[in-house]
Amino acid sequence: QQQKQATGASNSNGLPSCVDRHDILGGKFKPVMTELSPDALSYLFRDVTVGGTYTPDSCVPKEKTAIIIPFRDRSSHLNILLLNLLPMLKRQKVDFTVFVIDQQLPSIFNRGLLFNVGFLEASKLGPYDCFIFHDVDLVPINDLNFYHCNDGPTHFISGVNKFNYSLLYRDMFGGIVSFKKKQFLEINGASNMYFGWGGEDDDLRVRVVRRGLKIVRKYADIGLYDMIKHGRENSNGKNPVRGGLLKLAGKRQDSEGLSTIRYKVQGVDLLPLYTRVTVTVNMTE
Ligand code: BGN
Repeated sequence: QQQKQATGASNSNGLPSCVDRHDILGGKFKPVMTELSPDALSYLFRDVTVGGTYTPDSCVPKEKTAIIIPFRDRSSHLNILLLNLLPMLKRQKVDFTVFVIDQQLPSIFNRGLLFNVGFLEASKLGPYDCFIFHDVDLVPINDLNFYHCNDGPTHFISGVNKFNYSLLYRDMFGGIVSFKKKQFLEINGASNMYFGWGGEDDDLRVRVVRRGLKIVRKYADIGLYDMIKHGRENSNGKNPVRGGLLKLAGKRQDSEGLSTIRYKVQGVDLLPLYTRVTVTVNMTE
């Protein structure tokens, strides 16, 4: 028994620790871009418990993960994402709960603020160690893109089909990122000030870099995603002041973010495949 503990080969349940199975996972897979009904999905994933929690039973996971999806009026995207993401997370032996953070109208969509809401509300519901912030329209297509937290905040994307499986710019920190709890607290979370499209992900990167955290990136052939096609919503137009906000990102970091967020939770619903947190935001507060 003592020897087993020393090698980390098993714990007190006699189950081994979960490890990344590079050896048995298939690598690249073809995503299924069709939408199933919520009923069909919950039947397909009946091993996911209410609220969207899954715990592997063949090994002991090393972290408890909250998948946080900022959301507004994209049910069909969500259904397609779940159809592909949930089986991959299960294959990777991730211990996860899915949270959908649904921002109500009339406020303009604010992705960064919804990161903070997701972090705070998930933390009230469970002892999560790892937070993965995930766009609803990006579908992973490689099993070896492990959904973990690392020694530094992690950017999961090395390429998207829309850009020929490359990134628009090298420093990009958008789409999907993970933070350990301690890392997200250390940067004072995301900025709450970006209403509309653009810039909030660059601001987040500034916060990470200013705290001296080193960003972890995925290999070019691993961090691959297919984007679900869509137009731009009226309630998420390009933010005309994003350039100005971004210039002062560093100056604002301590005085604005997770520590100063204001929002109202209208409901927390434990649906079969995710926990839905419905929020309203007052843009003038
Ligand atoms: C960038 C946006 C990002 C977005 C990427 C990819 C800005 C800041 C301008 C000062 N940044 O241009 O938010 O993720 O494009 O679409 O707009």
